Amino acid sequence: MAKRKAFITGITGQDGSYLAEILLEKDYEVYGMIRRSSSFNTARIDHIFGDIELLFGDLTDGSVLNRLMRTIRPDEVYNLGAQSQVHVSFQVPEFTADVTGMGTLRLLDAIREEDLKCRFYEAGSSEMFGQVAETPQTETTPFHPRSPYGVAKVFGYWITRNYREAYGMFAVNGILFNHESPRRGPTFVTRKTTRAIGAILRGEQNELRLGNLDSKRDWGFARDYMQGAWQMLQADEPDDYVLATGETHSVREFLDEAFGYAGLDWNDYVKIDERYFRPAEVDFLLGDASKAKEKLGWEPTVRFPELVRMMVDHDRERRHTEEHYV
Ligand code: NAP
Ligand code: G4F
Repeated sequence: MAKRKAFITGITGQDGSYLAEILLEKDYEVYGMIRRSSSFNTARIDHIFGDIELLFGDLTDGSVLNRLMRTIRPDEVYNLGAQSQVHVSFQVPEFTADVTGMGTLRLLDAIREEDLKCRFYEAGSSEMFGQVAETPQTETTPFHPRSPYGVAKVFGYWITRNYREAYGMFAVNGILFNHESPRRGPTFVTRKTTRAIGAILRGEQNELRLGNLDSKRDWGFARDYMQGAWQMLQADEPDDYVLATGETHSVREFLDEAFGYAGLDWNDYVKIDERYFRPAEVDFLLGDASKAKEKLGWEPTVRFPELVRMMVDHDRERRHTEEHYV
């Protein structure tokens, strides 16, 4: 039997690298879209370079997306590519809307144009809940995004649903709460913290500048969430699912756990810096993944303390060059 083909946008990112590994384990042919960069941007996937096919493209370039869909004819498409930094989205709102919102439409439309019968996964976000209308947040909680990024993701969510309803596409939204790992981008608060701890322990850094320590997030392990994304595309019917741990912690609690595990007191190192505050904040997120548990049999395998330790251990053992993602 021919191997199933999967196409991943954002394959060089945290989630894309885990998803590519998961799909290779399941014997898929994996195709990934990468962007041209003036420096290397494939550190997270270098260890599987020989097993996957990488093709240049961009979510802002519809003609390339059309060509890739026509030539690859994938069975499954995972749209993970995005300008994914919430804070940065306030500085480049139009670009964020173009990549993170319109990019989803371009990819869906490339699939429709080619009349592909493939299944489509959209990387939706708990940022869509924003100023939360209820707790915990589920698939039926109304959206109230608080950033250009969140607004772009709401567009991605609805255009995915629209293509499902209008054209009968097997198109699903994962509504994923924050998920982290040793491969997490270095500007997100968890990895910024664990990298700083490694540098402090090596005597290379003596302060960590952060913004709002009071916001709370439902933090899980990225690989678990990519396993869930794959499960969504194996279901009998297309639907939308929340993935979350059902536990919430403040940034301050993350600092307690991470610095405490390293034998340090964060009060000795953390400085509050106004530059890291956002024009509008998402104060509180807590997800209820009951639907994914019941319908897909999905379960998170890594809890908060284990996740923090995994990241601290990684960053204290290795120097920060992005050669060391695996
Ligand atoms: P990430 O590490 O920031 O990776 C983003 C990926 O998108 C990278 O491969 C990046 O390529 C690519 N990309 C950026 N701009 C692009 C463009 N114009 N065209 C094509 N690709 C582009 O993000 P992640 O944490 O893996 O998240 C994956 C997806 O899930 C994103 O859509 C994110 O918004 C969403 N999400 C993430 C979380 C989370 O907690 N991690 C939660 C909910 C939703 P380069 O490497 O070249 O920059
Ligand atoms: O780590 P963060 O930047 O993640 P945020 O904004 O929750 O977004 C992440 O999760 C979303 C899912 O809900 C994804 F859709 C999105 O793509 C991304 O992966 O910030 C977490 C919290 C915020 O409240 C922020 O204000 O940490 C606070 N924070 C405090 N100091 C900081 C810092 N965040 C960052 N990045 N850097 C700081 O210095």
